[in-house]
Amino acid sequence: MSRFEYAPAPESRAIVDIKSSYGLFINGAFTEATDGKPFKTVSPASEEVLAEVSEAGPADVDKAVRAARKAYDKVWGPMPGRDRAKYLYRIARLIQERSRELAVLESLDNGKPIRESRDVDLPLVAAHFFYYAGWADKLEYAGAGENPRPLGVAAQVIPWNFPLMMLAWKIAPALAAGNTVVLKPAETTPLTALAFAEICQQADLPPGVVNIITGAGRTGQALVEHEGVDKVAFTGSTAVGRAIAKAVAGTDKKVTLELGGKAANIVFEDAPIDQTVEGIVNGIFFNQGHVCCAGSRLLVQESVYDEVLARLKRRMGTLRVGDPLDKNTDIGAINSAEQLARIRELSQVGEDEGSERWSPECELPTQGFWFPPTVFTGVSQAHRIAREEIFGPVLSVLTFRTPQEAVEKANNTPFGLSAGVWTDKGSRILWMANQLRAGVVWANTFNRFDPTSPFGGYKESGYGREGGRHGLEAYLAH
Ligand code: TAP
Repeated sequence: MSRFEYAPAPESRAIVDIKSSYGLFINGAFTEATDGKPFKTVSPASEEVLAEVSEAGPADVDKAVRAARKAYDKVWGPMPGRDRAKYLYRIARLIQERSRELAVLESLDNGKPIRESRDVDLPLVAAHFFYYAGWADKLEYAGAGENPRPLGVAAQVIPWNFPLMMLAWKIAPALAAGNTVVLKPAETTPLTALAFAEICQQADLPPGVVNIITGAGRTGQALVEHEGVDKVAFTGSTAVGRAIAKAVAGTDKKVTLELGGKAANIVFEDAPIDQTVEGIVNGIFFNQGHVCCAGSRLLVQESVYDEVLARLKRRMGTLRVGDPLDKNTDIGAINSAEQLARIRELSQVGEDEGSERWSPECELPTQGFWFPPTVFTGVSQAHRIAREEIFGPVLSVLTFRTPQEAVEKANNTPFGLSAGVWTDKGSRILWMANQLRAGVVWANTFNRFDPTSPFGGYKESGYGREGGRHGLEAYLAH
């Protein structure tokens, strides 16, 4: 694999104004951390330091939770839903107005292609705020009884793969339902959450309703364990989700967990082949495969295996890996050196266990963190690459003969977040959707999101739903 020097596209970079350092956003203002040290956030495409960010320690967490409590008791909790809605609409419009800048910032800090942050992430972020703004004065229809009440202070911890989208999924329903929040973004992607803090100021959101505290895992731990918190909403790995569930067991905190996945993308012999190949590519290479619901296990019916694989490889050969700010890029940078190491390690395990590894010829930049689109064939269900979440642009291919066998293989995983079915038969789609133990089943499409549609897992993929009316239930007392 050859390498070239990466030079970020200068014209898009010019529309963001990144400060050299950021404080914590507590009680409506940016403040210095009291007892934490600053840490650096880098562009994964160039390894350039983008900014220094404060690490919140226990005293800062306490300050943020107290600010959220005060805002809940005095302002946000008692405020009529129609007035809360006005703030949420204002935030949604400000996101739309600043969407070009936010998309560039997201791509710089996360490494995802600008085409995705601009056309997928940002529109969905704004849509989420618009959608929940509409609910704020209609909570009696949210399914939590006739007199729904908010829970209080929500502690929200999110991962690095969709920084602003995960923030929207957490903050919009919480505020619509009348809760206040303290949110911790992931250590490697804090910048768009801090830009969102500025948007809260622009929207004149009352101080303390939204607090953003940056830091690593220990900041998240201090936040979810704080006794002033009524609700914990977490998205991240199954290992950390399990630790959080243990930490809050025996308290009266309400918890929702959105965890990992190992989705089966199932292709039947009657599927429309061109559309299916696009769906496979989108299913695993969207966002470099850093997607909890990624279609990372491809199950292909034996009779069309050769044709699907040949077409898939041809299509993979056309994918462009490189500068996240270039509009022609299909696959951007891997988010961090640690994540790259994990993808490399599991890919090596795939080879060692006897699967056949293939990537198209492609040039990778010399600086930054990169991994080529990769497919493994000859994978068996016992292989680690068929069982563990790789969270990178790596696809494992298995085969099946009958629909029953497809269902058995698809469900043979500790996860249960999503699945995809490709077939021409409507009756088969409905049958499969009933058989598959997955929170979301896509039919003849993949990685399609909408704020009206609940999203969440079975088994080790977590519990609770985000999105739609169901997303409000997690923030309301029954
Ligand atoms: P994690 O390592 O679990 O981190 C998620 C967040 O939790 C980060 O903000 C992290 O801080 C923080 N954290 C770490 N240890 C903690 C602790 N003991 N207590 C409280 N917070 C803690 O996951 P990740 O690597 O960022 O994200 C990838 C994982 O998220 C994948 O498994 C993926 O499937 C899952 N994910 C799931 C979904 C849904 S909707 N199910 C969506 C996206 C991602 P630091 O970043 O600073 O360590």
